[in-house]
Amino acid sequence: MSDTEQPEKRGWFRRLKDGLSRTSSRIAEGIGAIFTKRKLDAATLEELETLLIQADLGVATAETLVEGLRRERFGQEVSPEEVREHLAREIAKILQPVARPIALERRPHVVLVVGVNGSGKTTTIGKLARNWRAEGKRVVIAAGDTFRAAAVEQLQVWGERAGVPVIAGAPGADAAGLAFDALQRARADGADVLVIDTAGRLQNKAGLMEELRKIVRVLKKLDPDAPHDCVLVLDATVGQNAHQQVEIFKDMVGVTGLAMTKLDGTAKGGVVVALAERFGLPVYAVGVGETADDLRAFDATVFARSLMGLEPIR
Ligand SMILES: Nc1nc2c(ncn2[C@@H]2O[C@H](COP(=O)(O)OP(=O)(O)O)[C@@H](O)[C@H]2O)c(=O)[nH]1
Ligand SMILES: [Mg+2]
Repeated sequence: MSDTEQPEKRGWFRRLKDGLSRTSSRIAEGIGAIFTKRKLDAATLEELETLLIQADLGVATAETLVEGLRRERFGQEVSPEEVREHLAREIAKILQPVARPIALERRPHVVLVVGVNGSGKTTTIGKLARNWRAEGKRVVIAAGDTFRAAAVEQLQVWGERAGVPVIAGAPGADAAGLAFDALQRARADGADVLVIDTAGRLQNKAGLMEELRKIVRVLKKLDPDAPHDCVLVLDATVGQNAHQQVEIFKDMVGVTGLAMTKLDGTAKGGVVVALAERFGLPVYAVGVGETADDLRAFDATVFARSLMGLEPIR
């Protein structure tokens, strides 16, 4: 990555690094406290493992990372910077296989967006739509969260800003019927991508599952392969609870990838690494704020270095 040639990418790095600062400063301070003028021994490694678990990297990942460091540097003096560089490299390796943006392979490519209320589905759809428009793609949005009038209005605002049609129904309208209409409209428009918002009422799990499955069933009447992607939006501030949400939604509907939001509002940003190691699901995008510029495709190295509070690779 050349910083001078890619001001756009550098701008994003700054945003991501700032967004992750609550997580990274805690990790960096912890590492600084553990490794200043101390050899890498069993005690320091133990402390490091605890620190990584506290940053929500997960027990298995923390173990793997600490084990790698033990193998390479046991008995030697290491600086906090060396430890962070080492961890950033190893974390990037874990994240590499899951760092994949949504590939628009069909026309229209149908993307179903699921997740609990408040996780950031509607906002993420608005941001994705904006990003795709900026790439010159034709986008249609379906306001499938028909339970909350505010959700429809919120999408319409994003749609207007991005210049993207938003298909909405009357409050309480059948979400599956709306998805069906939206796919027909997207086809008629020659759209590249149709994004479908959904309700996230996990308090009525059976009802939500039925609704999501019905949407999928109805879409398949028009296109047997639809939806081509099902994005689970996860709020990073919930930390380890994100694991449970992945399990629940995987059972309800075939999740093909994740979008992580609110990394700016948490010290639990390490959960992305734990999820990558545990589920191996693609991480399509990460969000670090409420504006359209705050969501971007997930980049393993950039994320890993930001998480460790390090500058981009020169
Ligand atoms: N700080 C921050 N806030 C976010 C992010 N993504 C979404 N939000 C906010 O989270 C709240 C819920 O988002 P919304 O899209 O309505 O969630 P939904 O219920 O899943 O559709 C809104 O206030 C959003 O502005 C993010 O990446 N960072
Ligand atoms: Mg919503």
